[in-house]
Amino acid sequence: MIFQPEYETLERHALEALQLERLQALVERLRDANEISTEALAGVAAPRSLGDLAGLPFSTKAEMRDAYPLGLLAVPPENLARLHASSGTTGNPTIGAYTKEDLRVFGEVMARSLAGGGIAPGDMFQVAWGYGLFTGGLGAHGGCETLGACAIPASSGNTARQLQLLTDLPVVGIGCTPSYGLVLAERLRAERRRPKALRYAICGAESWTREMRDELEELFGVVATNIYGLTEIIGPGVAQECLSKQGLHVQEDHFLAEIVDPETGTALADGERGELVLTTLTREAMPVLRYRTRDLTSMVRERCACGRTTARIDWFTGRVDDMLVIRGINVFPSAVEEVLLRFSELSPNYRIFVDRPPHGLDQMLVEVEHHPGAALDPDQLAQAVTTRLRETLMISLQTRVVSPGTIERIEAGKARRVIDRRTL
Ligand code: DLL
Repeated sequence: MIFQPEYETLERHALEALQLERLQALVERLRDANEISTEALAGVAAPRSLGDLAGLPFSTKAEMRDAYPLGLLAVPPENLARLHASSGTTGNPTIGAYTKEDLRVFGEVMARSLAGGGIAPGDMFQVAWGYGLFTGGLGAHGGCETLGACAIPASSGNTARQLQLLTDLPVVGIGCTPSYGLVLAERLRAERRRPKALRYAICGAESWTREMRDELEELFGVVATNIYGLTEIIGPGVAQECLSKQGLHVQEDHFLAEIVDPETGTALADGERGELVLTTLTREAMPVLRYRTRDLTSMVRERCACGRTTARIDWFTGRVDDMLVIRGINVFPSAVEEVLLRFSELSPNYRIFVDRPPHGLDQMLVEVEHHPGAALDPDQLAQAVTTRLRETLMISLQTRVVSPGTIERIEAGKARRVIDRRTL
């Protein structure tokens, strides 16, 4: 179901005219919104077409951290209705501030996302992203209310309770990180229980691959779609895959997307992979111009089989800063995941260890669980996986195949796949 066809299926010329109008208004608003934006826009001409976007300054995570806590506000603090924050790994958290109108837009883009992932008004939706400062729980909750679905605010963790809700209630959809979806599905399978009515999982907040989606769908017995978003822009709901599964639709009337070369910042053509850059077209409290997400994807703008005309971004290959450089070779954890999951014996539970021995070269070890009941000789399988990984990644490494349940499951928060012991 398309929640707002008047925006989601708008002809591209009309959509782009709306984007330009909103972009122009945004730039004018930012000129005297706060010291930081005034300075950034000094001497910058107003955009006359979307093509002029490239002449506007970027904003970065570092700037956001420096402006902590409220340096980027574009409204008086008394106009705020809510704050969220993402912790990140170093330094100050990133604050996301919302006016009442921003929360309305958040509800709207999340309602579109839920509908895109198969949820209809009247359906029960279990929100298994964390509630609190994290944008996932309350964001999805607001989306349920806007859509007219029934939110079950389970939050993350407490797996026994999650399973009870799923097996006792006619819950149609669940929202969670893909790794937590897997935890729930594995537990159901191990306890030989079945969800009562579950058909859809909407997963995001961390990097995953289509191969992992296949595993999750099979194990959970659902149709799983990918949802993307970030605190700096609004939270979840920036982009959502529809049931045609041909990429994630960007909610383009609210967020203007570009793909740029992560090194030079120059725009890349449709279909080329690079860094996603996002501009908030309608945010009031904390608007951002050309935010460098560090997330790597590509974008196409053809109409989708589902009827939506909005641009679609591909599944993410990871983040610019997730990239491991091992003996000078770039390795993305997502590339490892893709190779592992081509082996039917292996499960999506894996970890990558990177070490630097005192006088030696960097070493990479991939540890992965096999499926329960898989007929195999772990050593032989590890050998085969090593060979395949070496061919794909072009580096030498080791693989260890371990039994199901060996690798610790994360029940709340984001999965941590890489343990880089070079930096410890
Ligand atoms: O993770 C918001 C969110 C909540 C998205 C629930 C989806 C569902 P942050 O904590 O600020 O916000 O983290 C944002 O997470 O820049 C990406 O690197 C990563 N990320 C989010 N969704 C995806 C996805 C929320 N579907 C950062 N695929 C982003 C890959 C994702 N990475």
